[in-house]
Amino acid sequence: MTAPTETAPDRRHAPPEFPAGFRWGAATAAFQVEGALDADGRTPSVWDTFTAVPGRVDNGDRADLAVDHYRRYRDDVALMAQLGLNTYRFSVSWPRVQPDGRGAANPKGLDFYSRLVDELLANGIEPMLTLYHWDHPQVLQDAGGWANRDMTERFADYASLVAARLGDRVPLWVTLNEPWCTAFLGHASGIHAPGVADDATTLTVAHHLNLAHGLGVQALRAALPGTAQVSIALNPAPVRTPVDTPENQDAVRRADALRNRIFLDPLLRGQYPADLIADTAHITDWGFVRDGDLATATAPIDVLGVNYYTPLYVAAGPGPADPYNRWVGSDGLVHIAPADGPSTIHGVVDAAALRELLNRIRHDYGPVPIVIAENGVASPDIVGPDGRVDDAGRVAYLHAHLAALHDAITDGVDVRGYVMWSLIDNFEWVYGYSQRFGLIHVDRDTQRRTVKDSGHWFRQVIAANAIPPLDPPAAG
Ligand code: PNW
Repeated sequence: MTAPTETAPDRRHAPPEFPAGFRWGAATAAFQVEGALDADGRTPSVWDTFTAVPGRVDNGDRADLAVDHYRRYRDDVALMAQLGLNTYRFSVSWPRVQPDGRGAANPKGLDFYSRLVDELLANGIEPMLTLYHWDHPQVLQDAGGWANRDMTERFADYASLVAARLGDRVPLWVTLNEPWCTAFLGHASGIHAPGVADDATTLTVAHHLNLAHGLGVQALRAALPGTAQVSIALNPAPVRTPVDTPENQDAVRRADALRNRIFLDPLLRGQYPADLIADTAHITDWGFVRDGDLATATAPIDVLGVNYYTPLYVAAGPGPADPYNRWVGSDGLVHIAPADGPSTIHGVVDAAALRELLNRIRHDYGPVPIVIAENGVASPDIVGPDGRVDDAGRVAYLHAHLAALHDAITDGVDVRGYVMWSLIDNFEWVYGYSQRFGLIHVDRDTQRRTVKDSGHWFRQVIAANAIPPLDPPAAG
């Protein structure tokens, strides 16, 4: 071994620290972890319906049991405490809390979340509650779902019910998770529930989600104590192109409008981008945007949730259509995956793009406080003969993304926290149980939980409020 020299300082003595009071968390969503789909008055959600259709989900996997979190939540909170998390982001299942999608709350449904919140608080963990992570009651879908403007009012009512019961104990509220997924995966490509594939409907739904968010903020502000913070979790992404031609630059502009600005602009500027409206004029006249909607959509939030996985790569066509990204109104766009580099179910691993994204948001929209509400990676983790789950790839991923996040903070971006996806292996939507995102491994046969190496590493991050060095390879 060589001793550290003056020219190569040992970074162990100065690990990059995060601001005081930084939130360190991990996230889940109701449908992905709870199971107990018939318990205590819950009615089916759109995802119950969708996953029952043969061919929709890999291996025909269903979420009936998921990771049994509805029954095992106390054990799971104990594991969170073991990891040292100070924040847990979870979502509330709308059909548990309001089984008919309208009218009175189901007290038994709310009881579950009340018990969960109490358990978190007793363990020193702050609840971060997402109202809508995609699983609305099927009865509301039968009435048109997000394509029906009435859904925005239904959402605000539901928000009021949850806030009335949990508002005294939950300090951070997220209205919607990734409205891009609901609008575009749910209604353009149709690979998510409700499985619609219609371009005009997609844009209508996107607007109704922006409006529902604003109505949700109003409902929350009316019901919550003034100290509670309100947020939304978007999944914006840097858009890149392999060859910098004018045609490809235009492809980038169009893709950026459809993925990013369609949500960021109404939220933070109170308007839709003029180029987006022009690009999609042959599909819709945007008549679904009524007077006052944008003023509602831009109701001030306290913090912006950013979910980041991967940048997007596009080019001007012709080329194969990307089944994941249907570029509504811009049929000439093709997805170009970069040829090299590690990649995941969501695309390439690119930590520098996180720093770029955060700086772009600050530059274009001003100094809005940000929490990373999701970031993570799937890997085929197994429990080894020694009882360990060696997920060195996830540790490297976390290390790189935390370093990029720290760089963004140094650049001047106001980042308040980092919430990892996910706390625990779970039902990964169309991939079923084939993709493991957790800091905690779940044995599918026994439901046994094992903290992965990444979980142990994340515990060190939280304890130090800083990025510890990657462990050197074990000797021997
Ligand atoms: C997010 N895409 O989903 C969700 O918020 C989580 O529920 C999910 O488990 C997690 O990321 C990991 O996938 C996404 O196609 C689904 O770009 C699809 C996309 C992005 C995010």
